Amino acid sequence: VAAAVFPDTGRAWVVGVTGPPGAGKSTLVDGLVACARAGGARIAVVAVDPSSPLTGGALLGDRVRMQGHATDPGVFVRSMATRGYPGGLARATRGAVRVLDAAGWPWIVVETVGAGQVDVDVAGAADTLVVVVAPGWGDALQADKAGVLEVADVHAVNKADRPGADETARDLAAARPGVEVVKTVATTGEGVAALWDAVARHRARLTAAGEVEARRAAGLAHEVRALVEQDALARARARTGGPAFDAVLEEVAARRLDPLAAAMRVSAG
Ligand SMILES: Nc1nc2c(ncn2[C@@H]2O[C@H](COP(=O)(O)OP(=O)(O)OP(=O)(O)O)[C@@H](O)[C@H]2O)c(=O)[nH]1
Ligand SMILES: [Mg+2]
Repeated sequence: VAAAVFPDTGRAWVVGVTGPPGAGKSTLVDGLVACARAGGARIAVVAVDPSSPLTGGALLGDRVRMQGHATDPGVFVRSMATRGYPGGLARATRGAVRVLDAAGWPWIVVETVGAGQVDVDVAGAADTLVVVVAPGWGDALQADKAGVLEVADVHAVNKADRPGADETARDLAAARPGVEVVKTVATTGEGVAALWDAVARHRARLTAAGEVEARRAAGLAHEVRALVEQDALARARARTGGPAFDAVLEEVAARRLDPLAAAMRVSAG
């Protein structure tokens, strides 16, 4: 379906919301949904759930957190679990976003846990990427490790009711000049309207600068390259045979074969 509707996509504005586990992304997204609705806009949410033992139960949590909009026909919320999508999560998420886009949802929010490459890839498909961190260095460092800080379009320092929010906001502002930093308390709604305004300003800036198409083209090119790489690796593994592939890796680990030679042996099948 995602392939069939692809020609009809590109009309929605996709807002990525990423950040470390428990930073308050879902609570914040719920607040952003309320802002969109207050402005009369229909909005869809795709929440990517890692379903790891650490955050198990978050799927149900997301539903509970977004329940306030459950009966609003102008809101669509869908959680997608990582479990059962080994390596295919990015593909499945992008597909869901494209179906929603083609179906005419003007705003689509994608929540991912910014802790791995898949999440970075999904976040990279956003028109506006919001990176959420809580006060303190731990969260910022984790976001940084995942590589999302440097691609953020808007920073949210959530849990600003906790100590250290000002310092974290200052550090982010210093690290990324020109990127808006908004302090929020998602649980009370404080600063959430300001965050929605910052997203709208980023959209307006990108649009006025005529950069939307180029940004989307770069994102699509990245997606195609990543798929080709995945496919090439899968083919090489299948051609070589799983155990033989692993045997080559063992040769490298034992330093009897160098990585380049190993790659060439595997690619040649
Ligand atoms: N004190 C405080 N707590 C908050 C704030 N925002 C969220 N929380 C709480 O933090 C916890 C995690 O919030 P979530 O919205 O589930 O965070 P998340 O980033 O979506 O979590 P995952 O999707 O599991 O990574 C919940 O107990 C929230 O009530 C805030 O601004 N201040
Ligand atoms: Mg969440």
